Amino acid sequence: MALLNILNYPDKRLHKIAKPVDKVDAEVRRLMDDMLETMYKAPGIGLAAPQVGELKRVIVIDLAREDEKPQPLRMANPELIAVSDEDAVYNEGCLSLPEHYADVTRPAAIKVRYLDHENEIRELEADGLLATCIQHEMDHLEGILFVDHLTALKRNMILRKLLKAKKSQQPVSA
Ligand code: K1U
Ligand code: ZN
Repeated sequence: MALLNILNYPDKRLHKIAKPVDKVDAEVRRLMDDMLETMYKAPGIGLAAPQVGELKRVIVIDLAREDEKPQPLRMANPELIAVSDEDAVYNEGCLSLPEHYADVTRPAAIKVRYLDHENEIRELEADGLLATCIQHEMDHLEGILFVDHLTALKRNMILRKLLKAKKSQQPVSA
């Protein structure tokens, strides 16, 4: 397994639409495992392939706490096949927008169809943080970041702060 580099805003690849995988073969399985290792190290609870520069419709998630047995979910080509009318609000973060959090409103419960790591079609019903996290990761496959759900004022505040922090990390040229 290998650690991958997580792209940060304003990398243009974060705004691209990812392509479906034909099947979950050894190469896609390897990507899923590398993404899980990268996510655990970050640490995070989810990761989408575009965040590591791979424009493929692949996401991984694990909501288990550090003191619990890992419960990794590997999904390729995830599709929402049902969403609740009821919404839920969660204070979301993103490994590509580090250290910024904001309340995002999304459907409270979902049903998702996907290919698992053995190329089997599966369906999963989710609510709570799992539903939020699946929707957050699926947004990445469409080039959408959680800040795109906020008002322009809140979004620009976060994005300006991220650009300022990035600038201050760059060496001053002579
Ligand atoms: O997609 C990502 O950037 C990962 C993101 C997932 C996510 C978090 C919160 C709501 C929806 C989706 C993260 O994992 S941010 C880090 C984080 O939430 C966390 C890190 C360590 C322990 C617990 C949570
Ligand atoms: Zn994210």
